[in-house]
Amino acid sequence: MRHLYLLLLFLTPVFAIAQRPAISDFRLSGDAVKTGDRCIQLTFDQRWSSGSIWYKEAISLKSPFTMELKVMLGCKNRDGADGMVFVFHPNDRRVGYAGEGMGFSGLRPSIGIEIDTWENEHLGDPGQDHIALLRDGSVAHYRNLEGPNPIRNIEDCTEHDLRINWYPNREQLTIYIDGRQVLFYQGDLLNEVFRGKDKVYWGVTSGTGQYSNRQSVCIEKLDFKLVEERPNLELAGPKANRLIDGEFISLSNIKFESGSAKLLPASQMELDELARIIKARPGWKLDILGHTDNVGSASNNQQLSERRARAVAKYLQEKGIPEAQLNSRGLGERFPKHSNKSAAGRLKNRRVDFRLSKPIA
Ligand SMILES: [Ca+2]
Ligand SMILES: [Ca+2]
Repeated sequence: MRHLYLLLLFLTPVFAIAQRPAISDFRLSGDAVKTGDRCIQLTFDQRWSSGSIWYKEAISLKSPFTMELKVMLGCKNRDGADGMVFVFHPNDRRVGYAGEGMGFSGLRPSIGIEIDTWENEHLGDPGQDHIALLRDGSVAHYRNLEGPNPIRNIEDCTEHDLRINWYPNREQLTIYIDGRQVLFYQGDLLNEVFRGKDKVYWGVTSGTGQYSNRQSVCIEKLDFKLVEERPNLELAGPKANRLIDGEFISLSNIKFESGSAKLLPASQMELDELARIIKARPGWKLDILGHTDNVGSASNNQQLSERRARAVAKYLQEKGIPEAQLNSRGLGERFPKHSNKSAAGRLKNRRVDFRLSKPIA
């Protein structure tokens, strides 16, 4: 059992996802604004506009993926600019330079699939709209990985289907616009660009410069696997003894989706360990106490803390702990352990506390 447990510790779990795309799965920045259930406008039809979206979770380049999107590059062909880039980069929340850089330039290490609608002669752009596979935040074509391949005018005021396929076993990246293959690359992106680190964030960046277009993207279908870091299990350490000794403990791995009682995957591993401890102690009682920070109304926080404590109890029941051993309560925002003035403090205050008590003899 112990050997199995140690073995599990070394596995990096990869979670298949959950492919119903939602805008809330993305972080929007710059001029990006939501324009529909699955659609985001990235730039205004204004000079020097830039916007980006980043998927909040990391994905693994060791697994195949397919992304289906719709793109709109605007209505102005002759005077429209600059285009958009589908970026893969190990660090989220970063945006490169606008204008000809389309929010991609400067991001290193990275790969970027650009749809470029403005000819910058000094970058080696062809005269037509074109697609290329770029690397390391450079929008010049002298050292790009593939392309530039000219495409039909895409600034035609209509949405176009864009599909991106990656097959790591064959090291093949293929891009289709409106069902036609427009770019194909074969190469070891994982090792040559990312030094073997498969965990990347992906996003769409876009910019305008002296000339502009309204540029937007809709997320139709995503099929990829997420990389989830295995947390250091707190109950694998001294906290387990403190719990067994009857102390109140908080488990910082127990996390919920923001404003919701839905447990995040990392929480489950910690709760599985908690379930194991309780299972070995029939008749002991576990108090589960939900707490929140002070953001929002006290009554909402009270309800949220109750729902979160109940979600934990329900999870433990599903793992075989009898209901009679579990007592869940919500305490709302009344018992902060840290200052609510800082984001770090609020994060710590959104917690679940546990206390285990022996049966009375
Ligand atoms: Ca350009
Ligand atoms: Ca054009």
